[in-house]
Amino acid sequence: MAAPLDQAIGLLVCVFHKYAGQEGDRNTLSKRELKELIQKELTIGPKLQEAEIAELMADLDRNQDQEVSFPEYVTFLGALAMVYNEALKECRQ
Ligand SMILES: [Ca+2]
Ligand SMILES: [Ca+2]
Repeated sequence: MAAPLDQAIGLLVCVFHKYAGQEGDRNTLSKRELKELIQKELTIGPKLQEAEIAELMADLDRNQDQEVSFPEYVTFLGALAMVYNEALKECRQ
């Protein structure tokens, strides 16, 4: 697990579990857990308004059970990757 992409994916998984394990179901993010993850792990987090975080939660929670499951989190990462793709085109060699 030393290659860069392995490390990156491992980190994405670890961040999910670090927050998901704080309260309620240990395998899903509650609204409070998701909010903390966004605020502490993303540069944009502290700049988001309460309403924007609530809207994001509603978007991510596809099955509307008020929890963000791992597959729902992966969808979120995919959307973030799309944004980063626009911003980081200079990664091209
Ligand atoms: Ca939880
Ligand atoms: Ca859900």
